[in-house]
Amino acid sequence: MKGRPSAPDVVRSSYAELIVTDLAKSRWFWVDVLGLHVQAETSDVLCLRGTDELTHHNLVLRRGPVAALDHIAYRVRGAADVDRAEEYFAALGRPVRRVAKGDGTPGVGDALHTVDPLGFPVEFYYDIEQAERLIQRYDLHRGAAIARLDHFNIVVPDIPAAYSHYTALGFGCSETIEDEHEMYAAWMYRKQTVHDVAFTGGAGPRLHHLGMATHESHQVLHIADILGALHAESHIERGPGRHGVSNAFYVYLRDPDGHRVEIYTSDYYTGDPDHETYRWSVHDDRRRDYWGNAVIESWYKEATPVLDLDGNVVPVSESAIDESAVRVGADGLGG
Ligand code: XXG
Ligand code: FE2
Ligand code: CA
Repeated sequence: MKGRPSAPDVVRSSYAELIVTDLAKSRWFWVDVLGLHVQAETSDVLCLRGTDELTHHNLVLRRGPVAALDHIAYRVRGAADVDRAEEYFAALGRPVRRVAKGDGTPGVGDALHTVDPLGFPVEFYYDIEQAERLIQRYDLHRGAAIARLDHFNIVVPDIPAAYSHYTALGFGCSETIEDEHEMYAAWMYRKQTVHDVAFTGGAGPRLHHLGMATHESHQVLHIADILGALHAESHIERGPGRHGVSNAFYVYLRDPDGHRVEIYTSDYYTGDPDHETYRWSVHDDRRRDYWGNAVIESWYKEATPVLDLDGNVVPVSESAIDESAVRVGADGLGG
């Protein structure tokens, strides 16, 4: 009997391609201030990576008319997994497009592009150019000393639907925010950390943020100090702080187009086969900031639009639930 095609073996969240409206301003933010390494550059495209990234890029910035997400990308285990991704998403009735080396993002070989059931533009690829090792090039480490891309955070109106889609793709769930009726957020992984992708409830599909890993908590403080010294403090949106979920140390920044990036460090190992989901109550005021600092409204409400395979902005659906409207304290916790 022919069942549903098997899911591609996803290794990790590996890069995102963002559309930016002024490449020079973006270069200032991502390269001069945050310190990402320029791997390739044309008048239209910048391919950037952190110091621990051994492939061509983990962020691509492409000049375009509207600030948006062009696609998020997952690296898969082998070339056959690109075929599997094509069969898998075609069987779900989703649009699929095969992109040959040279026709898509610089450095990336044969790839599969789809718009997933949640409405997000997603690429699956195995083949990518390797890059020079910069791990111990301390002379080049600057700004936020970004090591690698850690995760995507996406805004979806239906958290259980996102949870089901990624569970079917073979992702584990490290943490959730819940109450007795609703799931408000979830963190899901393939690599052995807290997450490769997380879901924020709201009007979607939209990209909430890219999580970029740095090695030490002082680097999170240092990038905030640098932005202050440059009188660029308006780029700091939330934090620095310690997350409840993930236990990571964090700060959220906004780039010149409003794309959000989180500088993130010190989460934990999730690779054991019986790793259990840790469930936070939505009434626990430590869940999003362990010290109980309030989450700014823009963090819940603002996000980046996403494009379909033809470059059109995907319309959003509103969410029926709103975590930011949940009043903490009703059960005596937090408030
Ligand atoms: O990476 C993350 C986040 O998704 O950006 C947010 C880890 C934790 C949190 S939360 O605000 O829930 O603490
Ligand atoms: Fe995050
Ligand atoms: Ca601010």
